[in-house]
Amino acid sequence: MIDLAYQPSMFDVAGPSLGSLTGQVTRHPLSRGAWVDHLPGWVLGSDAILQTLLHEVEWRAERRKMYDDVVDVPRLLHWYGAEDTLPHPLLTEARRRLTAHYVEELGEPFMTAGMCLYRDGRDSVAWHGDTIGRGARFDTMVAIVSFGSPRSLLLRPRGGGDSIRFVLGHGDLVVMGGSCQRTWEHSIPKTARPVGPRVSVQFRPSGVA
Ligand SMILES: O=C(O)CCC(=O)C(=O)O
Repeated sequence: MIDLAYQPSMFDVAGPSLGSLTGQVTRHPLSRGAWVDHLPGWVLGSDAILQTLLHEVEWRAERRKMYDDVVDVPRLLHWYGAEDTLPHPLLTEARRRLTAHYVEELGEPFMTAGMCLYRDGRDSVAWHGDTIGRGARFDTMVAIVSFGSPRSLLLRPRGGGDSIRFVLGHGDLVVMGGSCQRTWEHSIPKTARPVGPRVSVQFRPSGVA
Protein backbone atom coordinates (compact mmCIF):
# COMPACT_ATOMS: atom_id res chain seq x y z
CA MET A 1 0.00 0.00 0.00
CA ILE A 2 1.23 3.45 -0.88
CA ASP A 3 0.65 6.19 1.70
CA LEU A 4 1.16 9.53 0.00
CA ALA A 5 -0.22 12.89 1.07
CA TYR A 6 -2.71 13.97 -1.57
CA GLN A 7 -4.82 17.13 -1.76
CA PRO A 8 -8.01 16.18 -3.64
CA SER A 9 -9.37 18.54 -6.30
CA MET A 10 -12.27 20.68 -5.08
CA PHE A 11 -13.81 20.35 -8.54
CA ASP A 12 -13.62 16.60 -8.77
CA VAL A 13 -16.00 15.32 -6.11
CA ALA A 14 -18.64 13.43 -8.15
CA GLY A 15 -18.73 9.63 -8.36
CA PRO A 16 -16.42 8.35 -11.12
CA SER A 17 -17.78 8.46 -14.67
CA LEU A 18 -16.56 9.16 -18.20
CA GLY A 19 -17.52 12.14 -20.29
CA SER A 20 -18.15 11.95 -24.00
CA LEU A 21 -15.27 11.72 -26.50
CA THR A 22 -17.25 12.55 -29.61
CA GLY A 23 -16.85 16.21 -30.50
CA GLN A 24 -14.97 16.92 -27.28
CA VAL A 25 -11.39 15.96 -28.13
CA THR A 26 -9.12 18.66 -29.59
CA ARG A 27 -6.54 17.47 -32.11
CA HIS A 28 -3.15 19.23 -32.19
CA PRO A 29 -1.33 18.34 -35.42
CA LEU A 30 2.46 18.20 -34.92
CA SER A 31 5.13 17.92 -37.61
CA ARG A 32 6.05 14.78 -39.58
CA GLY A 33 2.65 13.10 -39.33
CA ALA A 34 2.45 13.17 -35.53
CA TRP A 35 -0.50 14.50 -33.57
CA VAL A 36 -1.84 14.76 -30.02
CA ASP A 37 -5.49 14.66 -29.00
CA HIS A 38 -6.38 16.38 -25.72
CA LEU A 39 -9.47 16.27 -23.54
CA PRO A 40 -9.15 17.81 -20.07
CA GLY A 41 -11.34 16.24 -17.36
CA TRP A 42 -12.51 13.22 -19.34
CA VAL A 43 -12.85 11.19 -16.12
CA LEU A 44 -15.22 12.85 -13.66
CA GLY A 45 -14.73 12.00 -9.99
CA SER A 46 -11.19 10.92 -10.80
CA ASP A 47 -9.92 11.27 -7.22
CA ALA A 48 -11.82 8.11 -6.23
CA ILE A 49 -9.96 6.22 -8.97
CA LEU A 50 -6.65 7.68 -7.79
CA GLN A 51 -7.27 6.28 -4.31
CA THR A 52 -7.97 2.82 -5.75
CA LEU A 53 -4.83 2.99 -7.87
CA LEU A 54 -2.64 4.14 -4.98
CA HIS A 55 -3.90 1.40 -2.68
CA GLU A 56 -4.69 -1.59 -4.92
CA VAL A 57 -1.95 -1.62 -7.57
CA GLU A 58 1.16 -3.64 -6.75
CA TRP A 59 3.59 -0.84 -7.48
CA ARG A 60 7.09 -1.97 -8.34
CA ALA A 61 10.35 -0.09 -8.17
CA GLU A 62 12.67 -0.82 -11.08
CA ARG A 63 16.39 -0.30 -11.46
CA ARG A 64 18.32 0.31 -14.63
CA LYS A 65 21.93 0.41 -15.72
CA MET A 66 23.39 3.88 -16.19
CA TYR A 67 27.02 3.96 -17.29
CA ASP A 68 28.83 1.76 -14.70
CA ASP A 69 26.10 2.10 -12.12
CA VAL A 70 22.64 0.65 -11.47
CA VAL A 71 20.17 3.36 -10.41
CA ASP A 72 16.55 3.50 -9.26
CA VAL A 73 14.02 4.37 -11.95
CA PRO A 74 12.42 7.54 -10.48
CA ARG A 75 8.78 6.38 -10.53
CA LEU A 76 6.89 3.18 -9.65
CA LEU A 77 5.39 0.94 -12.31
CA HIS A 78 2.89 -1.82 -12.99
CA TRP A 79 1.90 -3.33 -16.31
CA TYR A 80 -1.43 -5.01 -17.09
CA GLY A 81 -1.56 -7.34 -20.08
CA ALA A 82 -4.65 -7.65 -22.27
CA GLU A 83 -6.01 -10.56 -20.20
CA ASP A 84 -5.41 -8.97 -16.78
CA THR A 85 -8.27 -7.47 -14.77
CA LEU A 86 -7.72 -3.75 -14.38
CA PRO A 87 -7.85 -2.38 -10.83
CA HIS A 88 -11.04 -0.34 -11.37
CA PRO A 89 -14.00 -1.12 -13.68
CA LEU A 90 -13.97 2.46 -14.97
CA LEU A 91 -10.56 1.78 -16.52
CA THR A 92 -11.97 -1.21 -18.38
CA GLU A 93 -14.78 1.00 -19.62
CA ALA A 94 -12.27 3.75 -20.55
CA ARG A 95 -10.32 1.28 -22.68
CA ARG A 96 -13.54 0.11 -24.37
CA ARG A 97 -14.63 3.71 -25.06
CA LEU A 98 -11.20 4.66 -26.42
CA THR A 99 -11.25 1.64 -28.71
CA ALA A 100 -14.76 2.49 -29.94
CA HIS A 101 -13.71 6.10 -30.65
CA TYR A 102 -10.36 5.40 -32.34
CA VAL A 103 -10.63 1.92 -33.86
CA GLU A 104 -11.40 3.11 -37.38
CA GLU A 105 -8.29 5.29 -37.45
CA LEU A 106 -6.09 2.96 -35.39
CA GLY A 107 -7.20 -0.22 -37.09
CA GLU A 108 -7.07 -2.28 -33.90
CA PRO A 109 -8.17 -2.10 -30.25
CA PHE A 110 -6.32 -0.74 -27.24
CA MET A 111 -5.22 -3.78 -25.24
CA THR A 112 -2.59 -3.27 -22.54
CA ALA A 113 -2.50 -0.80 -19.65
CA GLY A 114 0.85 0.42 -18.36
CA MET A 115 0.72 2.38 -15.12
CA CYS A 116 3.23 4.81 -13.66
CA LEU A 117 3.13 6.41 -10.21
CA TYR A 118 4.97 9.71 -9.77
CA ARG A 119 5.09 9.95 -5.96
CA ASP A 120 6.15 13.61 -5.90
CA GLY A 121 8.05 16.18 -7.95
CA ARG A 122 11.27 14.17 -7.77
CA ASP A 123 9.75 11.38 -9.84
CA SER A 124 10.00 11.81 -13.61
CA VAL A 125 10.60 10.13 -16.94
CA ALA A 126 13.32 11.26 -19.35
CA TRP A 127 12.84 12.05 -23.05
CA HIS A 128 11.87 8.96 -25.01
CA GLY A 129 9.42 7.55 -27.56
CA ASP A 130 7.53 4.29 -27.06
CA THR A 131 9.63 2.49 -29.66
CA ILE A 132 9.87 -0.99 -28.18
CA GLY A 133 7.79 -2.93 -30.68
CA ARG A 134 5.74 -1.66 -33.59
CA GLY A 135 5.87 2.01 -32.57
CA ALA A 136 9.46 2.08 -33.90
CA ARG A 137 8.33 1.55 -37.51
CA PHE A 138 4.59 2.08 -37.79
CA ASP A 139 2.07 4.75 -36.87
CA THR A 140 0.19 3.85 -33.71
CA MET A 141 -1.55 5.45 -30.72
CA VAL A 142 -0.85 5.65 -26.99
CA ALA A 143 -3.77 6.96 -24.91
CA ILE A 144 -2.89 8.33 -21.47
CA VAL A 145 -5.40 9.02 -18.70
CA SER A 146 -4.01 10.95 -15.73
CA PHE A 147 -5.10 10.85 -12.10
CA GLY A 148 -4.04 13.05 -9.19
CA SER A 149 -1.76 16.06 -9.10
CA PRO A 150 -1.17 17.66 -12.50
CA ARG A 151 2.29 17.26 -14.04
CA SER A 152 3.71 18.57 -17.32
CA LEU A 153 3.96 16.21 -20.27
CA LEU A 154 6.44 17.74 -22.72
CA LEU A 155 6.79 16.75 -26.36
CA ARG A 156 9.57 17.76 -28.77
CA PRO A 157 10.58 16.67 -32.26
CA ARG A 158 13.32 14.04 -32.34
CA GLY A 159 16.58 15.73 -33.24
CA GLY A 160 15.61 19.02 -31.63
CA GLY A 161 13.05 21.80 -31.79
CA ASP A 162 10.62 23.66 -29.57
CA SER A 163 8.74 21.59 -27.04
CA ILE A 164 5.03 21.76 -26.32
CA ARG A 165 3.45 21.17 -22.93
CA PHE A 166 0.26 19.56 -21.69
CA VAL A 167 -0.47 19.78 -17.95
CA LEU A 168 -2.11 16.48 -17.02
CA GLY A 169 -3.90 15.28 -13.87
CA HIS A 170 -7.43 14.90 -12.44
CA GLY A 171 -8.91 12.74 -15.21
CA ASP A 172 -7.32 14.43 -18.24
CA LEU A 173 -6.84 12.46 -21.48
CA VAL A 174 -4.14 12.77 -24.13
CA VAL A 175 -3.69 10.47 -27.10
CA MET A 176 -0.36 10.54 -28.94
CA GLY A 177 -0.97 9.36 -32.48
CA GLY A 178 0.33 9.05 -36.03
CA SER A 179 4.13 8.95 -36.13
CA CYS A 180 4.43 10.53 -32.65
CA GLN A 181 6.36 7.67 -31.02
CA ARG A 182 9.08 7.58 -33.67
CA THR A 183 9.31 11.22 -34.83
CA TRP A 184 8.73 12.96 -31.49
CA GLU A 185 9.83 12.31 -27.92
CA HIS A 186 7.99 12.94 -24.66
CA SER A 187 8.98 13.37 -21.02
CA ILE A 188 7.64 14.18 -17.56
CA PRO A 189 10.27 16.49 -16.04
CA LYS A 190 11.00 16.75 -12.34
CA THR A 191 9.56 19.78 -10.58
CA ALA A 192 10.62 21.68 -7.46
CA ARG A 193 6.99 22.66 -6.85
CA PRO A 194 5.33 20.76 -3.98
CA VAL A 195 3.12 18.28 -5.88
CA GLY A 196 1.23 15.23 -4.69
CA PRO A 197 1.09 11.88 -6.45
CA ARG A 198 0.07 11.46 -10.09
CA VAL A 199 -0.79 8.14 -11.73
CA SER A 200 -0.70 7.83 -15.49
CA VAL A 201 -2.53 4.97 -17.18
CA GLN A 202 -1.32 4.31 -20.73
CA PHE A 203 -3.51 2.22 -23.04
CA ARG A 204 -1.68 0.73 -26.01
CA PRO A 205 -2.46 -1.76 -28.79
CA SER A 206 -0.70 -5.09 -28.36
CA GLY A 207 2.91 -5.13 -29.55
CA VAL A 208 3.46 -1.44 -28.68
CA ALA A 209 5.48 -0.53 -25.57
O1 LIG B 1 3.34 9.71 -17.30
C1 LIG B 1 3.02 9.87 -18.45
O2 LIG B 1 1.97 10.40 -18.77
C2 LIG B 1 3.95 9.42 -19.55
C3 LIG B 1 4.39 8.02 -19.38
C4 LIG B 1 5.37 7.59 -20.42
O3 LIG B 1 5.87 8.36 -21.17
C5 LIG B 1 5.75 6.20 -20.54
O4 LIG B 1 5.56 5.44 -19.58
O5 LIG B 1 6.27 5.82 -21.61
